[in-house]
Amino acid sequence: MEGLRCLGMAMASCAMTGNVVASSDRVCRTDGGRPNVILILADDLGYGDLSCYGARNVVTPCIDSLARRGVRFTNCHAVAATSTPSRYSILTGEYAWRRPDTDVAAGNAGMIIRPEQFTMADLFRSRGYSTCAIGKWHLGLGDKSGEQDWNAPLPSALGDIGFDYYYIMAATADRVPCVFIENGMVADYDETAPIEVSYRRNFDGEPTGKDNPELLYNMRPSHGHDMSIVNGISRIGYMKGGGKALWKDENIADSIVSHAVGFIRENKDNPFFMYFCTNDVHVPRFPHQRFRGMSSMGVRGDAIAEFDWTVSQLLQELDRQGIADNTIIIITSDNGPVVDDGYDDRAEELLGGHSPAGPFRGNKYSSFEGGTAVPMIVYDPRRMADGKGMVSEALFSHVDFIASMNELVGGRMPKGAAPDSRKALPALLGEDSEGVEYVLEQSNTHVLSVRTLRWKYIEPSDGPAMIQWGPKVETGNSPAPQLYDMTKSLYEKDNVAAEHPDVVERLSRLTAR
Ligand code: NG6
Ligand code: CA
Repeated sequence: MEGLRCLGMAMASCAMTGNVVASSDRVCRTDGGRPNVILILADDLGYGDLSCYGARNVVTPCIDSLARRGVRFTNCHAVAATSTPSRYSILTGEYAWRRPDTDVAAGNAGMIIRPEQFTMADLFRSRGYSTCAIGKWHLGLGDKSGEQDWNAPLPSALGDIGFDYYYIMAATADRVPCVFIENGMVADYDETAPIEVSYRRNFDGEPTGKDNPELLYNMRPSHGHDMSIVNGISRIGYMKGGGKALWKDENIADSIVSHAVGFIRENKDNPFFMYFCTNDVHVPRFPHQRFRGMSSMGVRGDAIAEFDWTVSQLLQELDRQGIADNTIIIITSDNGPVVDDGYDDRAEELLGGHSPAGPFRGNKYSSFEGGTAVPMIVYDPRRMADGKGMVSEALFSHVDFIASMNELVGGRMPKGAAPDSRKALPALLGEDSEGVEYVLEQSNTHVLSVRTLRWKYIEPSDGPAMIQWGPKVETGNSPAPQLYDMTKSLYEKDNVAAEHPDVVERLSRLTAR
C-alpha cells in the first residue's frame, strides 16, 4: 500500500488544516494496518480549557476543528493529579502508586522507567514503527538520581526504553536543568559553560531568586521557585553554566514544534509513533510574544492559544507530507488545571469567569474530579470525516492507552507487561459508548478514588481540606468515605456514602493496595 496515490483523501486532509497546497503535489503513503500515531499531551490543561469544552476568553480553533471530525470525550481520566505518576502510567500501563518512586520528579531524578520495563514506545517499535519523544519528559534520566554528568552522554536514557529519537526537557520548565536533551546529550551544548546541577545547595556566587529578586526581569515567584535564575525567571533547584544551551521560555513551543516537524519529515515513508508533550500550559507560563494578548486571561490563556497553534503546526506538516489521512491524533492532558502554581502571573485575577476545570470541583493535585478529569480528542482520519464528529461519554483511563494501542497495531506484549492496562480501542475510536468498567485516580498525596459512569468514590484520608503549601486548591481529603452520584451533579458536593453502603463497599475494594 505504501506510496499509493490518493488525491481525494489528500484534499480532505488539506481542508482539515486549512493549508492550501496543490493536491497534485501529494502522495499519500498509506499503510492501513499501521497508521502513524501522535499522542499530544498538554501539561496542566484543564477539562474546561479548550473552546470545544466550553472555555471562555480564549479560542482553540485548530483543536475544535479536530473535535468536529473526531471523538470528543467527556469521561477521560488521567491516572494521577500530577505529571510524573500520570506519565509513568501512560507509558508503562502500570498504576504509578504501585511504585514508591513515581511522585513529581526533580530535574536530576534518575530514570524512573527501567530499561527492562515494556513501554508504549517498545510496543510501537516491536511493530516496526519509528518512535520519538518530544517536549516535556519528567520521568528522570540517567542511572542514579543526582549523579548525572550533564556534560557527557547520559548512561541511560530514552533510547533504553524504546524511543529511537528524543528531544526533551528533563523535567518541567520550572525545574533545572533548563536545557533540552537530544538523544542522550544536552542539545546545543556549550563547551564554554559546563553544566552543574544540584537540588541540595547553590553553587558559589550564583544568584538566586531569593537573594537577587532584582534579576527576575521576566517573572517572579508567588510561592517556592526561588532558586537558580535562568532567563530572568527563578526555578526549583540549582544549576550553573549551560551558556548557549539554556532555553528561552518564549521559544520552547517553537523549539519542540521544529523538532517534531523534522521527525515527521524524516519518517514520512514509514509508520511512526510520536509522544509529543508540550510545556504549555505549565508554569512558568511564558508564551512567545506573538501569542500575547490572544486571550483576555493573560499568560495562562495565551499559553492555551500557543498550545492550539502547536497542534496546528503538526497537522500542517502531516498534510504537507501527504500522510494526514493515515495518522491518528490523540490530544489530552497529564492532569487537571491549576491557576496559581507558584508564579505571580495574574492567572487567577484574569480568569474573567473562565472555569479551567469546567464543571468539576477541585484542581490539579486534588482527589476531586478537577484533578484528573481531562479533555481528550481522538481523530482517526481513516474512519472519521468532516461533520462526523461525536461526543463520547465512554469511560476511559490513560492507563488503558497501551493495551488499546496494542489492539490497534496488532502487537504482542510480553507476559507481565502493562499490568493495569485494559483493551479499550473501540471506546477510543468512538465505537463503544461505555468504555471501561471503572477508573482509578490518584491525588498528589496518594489518596485513591474510583470513578464509574455513575459514581465517584474517594477513600478516607486524614490530610487537610486545602493544600497548605501554596496553590489554593481543595484536596478532596475527608476522614469519612465520600461517594458522589455523578449523574446528579458533576460537582462533588452531596456525599451520599451513608445511603449507599453497598456501593461504598464495592468501590472501596478496588482501592486496596
Ligand atoms: C510543585 C510546584 C509546581 C509544579 C508541580 C509539578 C512548587 C511550590 N510548586 O511542587 O509549580 O511544578 O510541583 O507539576 O514548587 S507537574 O504538573 O509537573 O506535576
Ligand atoms: Ca502536569
